[in-house]
Amino acid sequence: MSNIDLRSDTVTKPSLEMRKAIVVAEVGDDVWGDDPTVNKLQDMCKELTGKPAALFVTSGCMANQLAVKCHTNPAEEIIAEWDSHIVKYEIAGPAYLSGVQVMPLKGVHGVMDPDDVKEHIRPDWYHYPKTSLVCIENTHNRAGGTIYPLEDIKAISKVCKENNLKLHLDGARIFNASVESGVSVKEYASHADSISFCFSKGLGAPVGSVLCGDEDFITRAHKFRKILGGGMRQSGLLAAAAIYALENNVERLKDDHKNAKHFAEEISKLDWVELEPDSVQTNIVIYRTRRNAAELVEILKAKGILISNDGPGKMRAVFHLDVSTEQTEEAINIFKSI
Ligand code: TLP
Repeated sequence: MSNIDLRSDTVTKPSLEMRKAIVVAEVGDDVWGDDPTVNKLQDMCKELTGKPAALFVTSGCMANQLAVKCHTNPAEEIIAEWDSHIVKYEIAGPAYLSGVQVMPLKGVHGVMDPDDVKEHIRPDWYHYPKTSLVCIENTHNRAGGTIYPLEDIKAISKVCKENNLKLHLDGARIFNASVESGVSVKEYASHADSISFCFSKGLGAPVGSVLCGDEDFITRAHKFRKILGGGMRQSGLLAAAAIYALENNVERLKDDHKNAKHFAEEISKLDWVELEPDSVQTNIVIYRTRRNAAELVEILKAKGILISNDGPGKMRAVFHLDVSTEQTEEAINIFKSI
């Protein structure tokens, strides 16, 4: 039976070549700051984003929560898109870890309107929390891997600067956005105060994300990473996989986008699938169905496809380096057969 895992791009397993890079990695104690492979990775990330400092962290959630923590003070407010990862999937982390409240704004395909952001900045008044941070997500996961148009990022960045707010870019999948749009990661990052991205999604590394920003911000994030238990020791083993991913797995993300678009095109012809194939921009396909999504998950599982149920009547299929073009064809045929 086939085994096609479309639940997420986090399910990728390190390739043999990546494992070889792990085996030969030079390591040290990163809590002492002397793991050469972690230092090399952080230097590469500084170069890639144009930010003065970078910190290797355990996960995308940790990177986002460190950003919220280091850009805010308790009893302040942050603005984020209502369906963004920070709002939806980080277990009230901003409230719990940073003591801040979220002002969630509804975007279009995950993209907040810069005027709407401006309108929701709290005036300086005795009864209000101070708005201190705006978070954007590129690509936007729950909107279906949509790319934040550069013009909107620039406009939101301008609003932030004019109102003395920080801007954090959750770039968990920033390389998907970059290879598809042709906008460099450095260009995206230049409009934000901080950017995070993940090695353990489409890039295919087993663990890890990075947070980049200015020196003072990263010094504070480093300290808070320790409080969260994120001080790792010979983490050069993980950094080696991340370096391998940056050097070998970025350009190929276009293949995942091609597979996702082809899959979307074909399944949109089925009468039980509601999907605008043009809406698929990168590697994530989100579609609605009149059928029972939970039941469909089981039917597909029995045929060798793992897929996630993304809420009532809503499903998500994610394409990544462990799903080949042939497997994409196979998945389409299985969809047609049910
Ligand atoms: N997303 C995961 C799940 O948590 C939903 C997935 O399967 O897509 N930012 C964005 C935009 C993300 O999509 C994710 C993970 C994260 C942050 C968090 O990354 P991790 O899982 O490394 O903490």
